[in-house]
Formats: sequence, structure tokens, C-alpha cells
Amino acid sequence: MLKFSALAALVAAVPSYKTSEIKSTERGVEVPGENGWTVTCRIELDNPPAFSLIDGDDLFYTTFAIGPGDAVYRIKNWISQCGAKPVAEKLFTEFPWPNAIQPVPEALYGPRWFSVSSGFFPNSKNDGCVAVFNADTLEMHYMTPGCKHLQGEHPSFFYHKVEWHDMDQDGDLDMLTARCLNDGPITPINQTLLWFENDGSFPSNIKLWKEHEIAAGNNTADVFFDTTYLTRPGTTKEQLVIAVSGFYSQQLELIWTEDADDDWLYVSKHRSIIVDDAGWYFEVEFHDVNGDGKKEMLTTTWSRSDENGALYTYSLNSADWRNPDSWFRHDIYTRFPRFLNAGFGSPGGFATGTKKSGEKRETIWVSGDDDGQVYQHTPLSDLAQNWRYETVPIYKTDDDLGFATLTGATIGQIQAIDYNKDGSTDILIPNYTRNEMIILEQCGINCEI
Ligand SMILES: [Ca+2]
Ligand SMILES: [Ca+2]
Ligand SMILES: [Ca+2]
Ligand SMILES: [Ca+2]
Repeated sequence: MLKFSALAALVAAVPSYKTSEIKSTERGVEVPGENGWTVTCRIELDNPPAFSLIDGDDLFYTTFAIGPGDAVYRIKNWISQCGAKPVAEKLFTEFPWPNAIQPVPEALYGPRWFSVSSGFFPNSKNDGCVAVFNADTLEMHYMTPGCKHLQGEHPSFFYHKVEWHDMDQDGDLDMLTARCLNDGPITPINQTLLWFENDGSFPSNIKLWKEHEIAAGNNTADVFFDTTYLTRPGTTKEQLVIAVSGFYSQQLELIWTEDADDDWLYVSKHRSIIVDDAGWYFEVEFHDVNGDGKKEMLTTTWSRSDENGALYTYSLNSADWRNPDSWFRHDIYTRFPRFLNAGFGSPGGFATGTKKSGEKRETIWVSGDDDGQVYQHTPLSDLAQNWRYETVPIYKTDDDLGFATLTGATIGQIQAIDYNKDGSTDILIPNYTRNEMIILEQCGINCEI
């Protein structure tokens, strides 16, 4: 979740429009499931959850705010806490504005290691970092400068996620990430896609992993990105391809290297194209959206006061993915709501999966971010070439939210899971506004369960 809304009050105070013209709305009522869905589990928290990760029976989540309280938490046996207010273990408080928690490949440090990426633009939160920790021992190591640990002078970059790839082809996994230096929701001061070279041991205060900036032409990496392997045109070799969903740049960019061995040490061989410039890109994922065996780029763009947010899929209609004309955009939904308050936007990230096990084609669920809703986009046909979807809301934090809303309501990073293993997909919702982790289950047309 890219989270501007916590700054809403500050942004509203900027005299770009008169705050007196914004009517403060009464808080509406929650709609705990609709269009075939209902809330069946609610775990009350002391803090607003943003990102989460399920690890066996445990649930990790991050919480952040403008004020104090940033932390990484864990709830053990979390499913058994439905309907309760469990005492969450506070694992780490060192990270300002902690974002994604991700599993670290076992090839790195063995089992049960996770990464946390942190930081965002508010003044006291912008010295972010990436760290890894072991879930059993809670041993923790910083992977980058930042987070105010001792490592000398460095710019205050913030980080949202990492991926692990062997960038220099020496047989070990290196850490790929995007970072951004910024002091507001405006053009960044610096933004970089880069990788840290694995030297065989944990980085330390005096011996960090070597940084390698990726020097592709456009360099619009700021918050989210994703990676996949595509066949090098004219060969049978696969190579790493990075999709960057540029929020500030409003560009969807693809980045690769022309090096025949896919060795990213040679910066002169880095290349990129702009696939599209359809809005403030939020999340992006390489995913086989239509079930034809080929990956598309699934992405969202965040709304602004004069432009709606959108859910797009970009499919490849030629073997040469290096040509922007080879990518064809399918508009899944383009009417995510606008807000007068520039601190609010919609949608956020998404989750994919079949509604029931055995179905042919996947449904897409999208977090409405600051509109407090969860949306469901169901394909109207099993045919892969059909890109028409039906969109309905399946959850609302506040049924009264609208364009002039001053307070907003925020949904974090949702997940499609099957927590009770009954073959029906359930949606895990970190409800930032309600301080709750919520499970939404399918319940048939009438929702009588
Ligand atoms: Ca390597
Ligand atoms: Ca190495
Ligand atoms: Ca596909
Ligand atoms: Ca289920």
C-alpha cells in the first residue's frame, strides 16, 4: 500500500482550495460483505495494519503512521484468534514506516528468513532501509544504509519491496530493489533501480554489499516493480525483465540488459522502454491473468482529483517484448473514484485467483485504498481472448465515502487465500481505518450462512 492518506489532514490544510468548502461527512456504516461475500473473521488490533504476510500458522503485519508506532508485528496461530483481540508480538520498531514483508529465498540464509522494506516521504520517516530477519531467532541484519543505524553519511531513501536474482551470474542471489528520495507527493529528488551484490556474508556496518545502479534510459523506478523471465528474441534463452510501475513519473517501464549472458554488471548494455503512460502507476505484477499460459502485466493506477484510477492488463501480441507496440492494453476497470483531497486516491494493490478451485479463469480482487472498499472483477468468459469483466464491490469500510470526503477510509494490501481449505477463495483485508484484519468469505447469492 502506498499511503498518502495518512497525510490527508496536512494536505487539506494547504490552501490550494478552501477547506471550508469541503463538508466533513458523518462516518458511514460498514458494509461487511456484499455481492456474494460476507465477513466471517475479524481480528481486532491495537494498530492500523498495512502490509501482511502469512507464514504457516503465523501472520506478520506492518503498521505505520505519521506519529509514533511504526512496527512489525506477528500473531501466532492467527486463525484461532478470529473474533478476539489477541496480543500481537511486537517484533521490530527500528524501521520507520515499514512496508512489505517478503520471504527471503532459502538459498540465501536458509529457511525462515524474511525481508522488510521501509520508509516513506514524511520527514521523520524518510530514512528507510531494507533488513532481513529470522522468524525463529529474530536475528536481524540491515541490507542497505538507512533506518538510522550506523553506516555513515547516506541520502534518506525509502524502500517498498525487494526481489532476489543472480544479477552478476556468479551463482549467488543478489538483492534487487527500487528506492526513492522525496519530500512530498511530487517529483522525486532521486529515484533509483539498483541491486546489492551478494559477497557471501551478511552486510555489516563497515562492510555493506556493493551497490550497482541500473542505468537504463528512463529510470523511473520509485516504489513498486516486478520481475519475470522472458525469452530473448531470436534465441531460446530466458532473461530477466523488470517492470517498473512509475508512480511519480506516471510511466510503465520495462528494463533489461542486452548482455548475452544476462550479466547486469555492464551498465552500457542496460535498456528500457516506456510501455505506457496512463496514470500514477501503483502496483504491477507479471501474471497469467487470462489462463493462456503466457504472463501479462497486471497493474493499477491511482486516481487524482481530476482523473479516475484504473485496473489494466497489458498482453504481449508479438515475440519481441522490447517493442512498446507489442504490448496491448486491456482496460479491466477505469472508474475507481476520485477525491477532492489530493491526499486520497484509489485503487491500491490487487490479488488474483479462481473463486472456487477447479475454475478455468481467475478473478481479480482490488483494494480500493482510500475509498475503503474491496472490488471484485470477474471475467465474463473463460475464453482467453475475452477481456470483459464485471466489477462489483464486495466490502465497504464506510458506505458514505465520496468525492468531498475529508476523513477517508483505507484498505491495505489484500491477499487471496483459502484459510479454511474448503476450495473457495477468501480475501484477507488489512483494514487500516478499523484496526482490524478481516477475512471475507464467499457465501452464495443471498449470503445466508
Ligand atoms: Ca550474484
Ligand atoms: Ca556474489
Ligand atoms: Ca496470459
Ligand atoms: Ca475458503
